[in-house]
Amino acid sequence: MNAISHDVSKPAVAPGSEGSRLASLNAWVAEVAALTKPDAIHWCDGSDAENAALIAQMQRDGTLVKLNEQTHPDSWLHRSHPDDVARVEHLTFVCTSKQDDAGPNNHWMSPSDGHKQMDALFDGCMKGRTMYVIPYCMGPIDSPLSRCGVEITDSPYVVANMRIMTRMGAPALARIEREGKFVRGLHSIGELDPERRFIMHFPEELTIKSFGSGYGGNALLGKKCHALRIASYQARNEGWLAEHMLILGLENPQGETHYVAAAFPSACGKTNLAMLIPPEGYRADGWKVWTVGDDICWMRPGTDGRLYAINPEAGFFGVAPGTSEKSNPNALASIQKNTIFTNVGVTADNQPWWEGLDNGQQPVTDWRGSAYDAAKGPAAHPNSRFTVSAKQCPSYSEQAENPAGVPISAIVFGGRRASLVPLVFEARDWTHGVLVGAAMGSETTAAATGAVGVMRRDPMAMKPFCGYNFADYFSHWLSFDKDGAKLPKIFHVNWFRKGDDGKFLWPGFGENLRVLEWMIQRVKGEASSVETPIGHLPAEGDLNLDGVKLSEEGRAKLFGFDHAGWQAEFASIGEYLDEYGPRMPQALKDEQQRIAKALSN
Ligand code: SAT
Ligand code: MN
Repeated sequence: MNAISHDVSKPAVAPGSEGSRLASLNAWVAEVAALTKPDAIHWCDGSDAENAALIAQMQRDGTLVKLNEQTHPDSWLHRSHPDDVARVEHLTFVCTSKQDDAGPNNHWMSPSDGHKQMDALFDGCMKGRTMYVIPYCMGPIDSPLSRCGVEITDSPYVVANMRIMTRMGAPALARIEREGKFVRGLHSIGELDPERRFIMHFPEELTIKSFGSGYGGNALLGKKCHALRIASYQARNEGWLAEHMLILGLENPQGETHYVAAAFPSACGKTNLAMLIPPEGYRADGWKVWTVGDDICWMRPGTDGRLYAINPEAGFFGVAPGTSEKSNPNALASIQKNTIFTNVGVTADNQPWWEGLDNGQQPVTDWRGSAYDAAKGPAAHPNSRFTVSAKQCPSYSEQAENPAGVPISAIVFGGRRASLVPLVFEARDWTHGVLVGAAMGSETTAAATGAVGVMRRDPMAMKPFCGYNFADYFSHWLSFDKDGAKLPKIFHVNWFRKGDDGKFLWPGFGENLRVLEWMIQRVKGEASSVETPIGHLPAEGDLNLDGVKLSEEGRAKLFGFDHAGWQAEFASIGEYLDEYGPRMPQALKDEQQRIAKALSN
């Protein structure tokens, strides 16, 4: 009998009898309890009653602040520690037996040193606290592409977020019992001391240990730690891909839907693109965009040779600032109820508020809980977030729960590039496309601590998230190009090109549909293009610009090809690939050299 207590204050009985496949889970929970010494253990079942009890407890102790019940029913504000507001890449480690397996793209520590360091932090850290055991499934509960995990945490805020972001509780535990295999994630907020904060991954053991942060990707271990770092490693061994990509369905007026997966670094508009509302003329013609996922995509080849994708998540952990009725009406509609807001400002009548909300209201309190003072910075932290179930999104795709996943027609890579990179181009073939992804560059954002606006290589938007050596990761990508494969076309976009006046040249948001339309026409062989050394650019008139106001400069920069600029870029890409030494696949280096040579003419 699985005995799961609803009373969060009492220790619950561990599920699974002697000899059940949950024995290894029970043994691990007992081992963690012996180390961390909690006052109570609670096995989460994911029920409404459990959630209500947790929320009430957090409201009592101030972890959650109730928002205006009339305007935002069942919605809450959480203020994280002011030193704990983003992912911490410099404190994130991949602990593989051999350092080379983690690669120059990761901070490395040996597994034994990693465990030693983490276990010293975890020793007795849950005294006076309840330890929550969260069984969860990443992906639809009945999908063969899904994978399960268990997070142990001392943060009820994490439990409430994991309940929204994953399929959490009894059904996940039943699947774990069936499969006998799961990712182990141990988390404690510790004292929220940045000096005692580490996020460590042990991919060979399918294990995560995270200490000292209660924020987003550092603490909701199903998300970046499991679904990207550990899953990318698992995916390589098992022949699939775990990617930092949104998934959307583009339905044309004939009712035909093509699915697109797109990789952009954190805080570069994945949520907005995934929930795009077509411009008016397109809408009238019957174009629709369906949201499958806004952040993570797991793909594997189907029997027909196409790549099939699921969104492993069940909710959105979206960036609040900039979300408005104009920029993303679907997101705004999604977060009117049952939403947890983290680090936003509030209005006089207790409604959530952030910069760019543009609804005529004003904040009175900032994200720290102080009286709002414009001179002291924004009301909402630039990396403030909303956590909400995907089911509340008006554009949520019916296919998102399909256990078989959706077939992908196009893969898009995109960075934040103020100069050089045109609006869109298409890779010549798969190998070229892998190079396009590998060479991705983007300016840094507030999603991670550190400087903002600094250009860095962020291959496939996976720099912070690939759980193994990038050279091996690119080899794995290249390996999908085999007999019988019907691979998607690969594109690169840049919504962020700026003019001489420093303003964005492309209107973005809904107008991005025009670019998606061209891509699908290319997939179907219906649109032409101009061949350049960097790939195929849309020819004049190929991309529908009716009703879009573009300056001469805009047209030239968004659709032009800067020969000298790309020469320099390819020299820099060559240097980047060389940083990985002989492990970097020769096919990728050859491709880089072919293009560099074509550019030298
Ligand atoms: O990694 S988080 O989940 O905190 C958000 C992001 O950076 O995409
Ligand atoms: Mn992300």
